[in-house]
Amino acid sequence: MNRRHFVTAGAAALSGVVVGCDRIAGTSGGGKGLHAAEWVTYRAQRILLGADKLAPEFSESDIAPHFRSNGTGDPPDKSYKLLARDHFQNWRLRIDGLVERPLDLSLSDLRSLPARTQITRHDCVEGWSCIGKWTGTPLSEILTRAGAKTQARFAVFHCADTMEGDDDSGDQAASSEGLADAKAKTAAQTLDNRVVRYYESIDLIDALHPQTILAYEMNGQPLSIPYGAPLRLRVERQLGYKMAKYVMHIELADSFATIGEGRGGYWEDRGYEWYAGI
Ligand SMILES: Nc1nc2c(c(=O)[nH]1)N[C@H]1C(S)=C(S)[C@@H](COP(=O)(O)O)O[C@H]1N2
Ligand SMILES: [Mo]
Repeated sequence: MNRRHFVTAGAAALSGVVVGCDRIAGTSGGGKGLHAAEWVTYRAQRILLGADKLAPEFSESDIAPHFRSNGTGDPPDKSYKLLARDHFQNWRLRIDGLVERPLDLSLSDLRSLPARTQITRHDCVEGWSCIGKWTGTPLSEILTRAGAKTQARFAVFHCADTMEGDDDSGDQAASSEGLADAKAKTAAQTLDNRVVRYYESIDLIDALHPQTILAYEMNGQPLSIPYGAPLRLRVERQLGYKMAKYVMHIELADSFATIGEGRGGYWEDRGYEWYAGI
């Protein structure tokens, strides 16, 4: 079989299993969805990798002495700073959308669930790599508890860090103003459509993959702010920009066409590929 036949035959075989590609491509949601060429990459990678193939794992001696931080290293948002000031005791992870049981989980709730530790290599699209050790809750554990509905096809990660527009770091959110006020302000800004926060999405195959974890520890220590405290995604078979830091909210959806600019992530909306397989 030549390569094209291989890809075509495989894609046909997978089309009933993986995803209703036409729906994800945005035809039902009225959004932009993926380019045709991206679907070829996605399908080919799925065939070649298999749904459960593990990313390589390394040993303690391979851990980078200094792990690079990239993108947001300290979210400017007041609502985030208030959570950080209290060591994330008031932080909650919201899981909703196409689930039977929406969840609000504290860090100690997450720590009481089964955990996985993995030493993996992080590859940034900018051309650098670092090996680090991550401990966290497999996303599958959370999705099992929330009960993903059958229509759910994607997990969308909403983050705390403002990338564009007015964040809520202004002086008016002074110490007398509590978290609730900062949250209200955040909601108002979102309605005004002035704030763009980092977001990402993965399909349910990657969401349920054994190495897809919500990490709260890095190299045996609680995750620090430059690396996405208190919780960041690790999705080890894709590039760094998929690994959302400062995760606040996970939404299960049947399409990402109506989220952000409709291409499935902050960087995807600016031209990066949605499926960033390595
Ligand atoms: N919320 C959020 N997540 C993010 C980013 C970001 O700017 N904000 N940058 C991404 C990019 S491009 C990379 S390479 C990794 C960097 O993770 P690190 O800081 O732990 O190296 O985070 C990704 N996740
Ligand atoms: Mo990156």
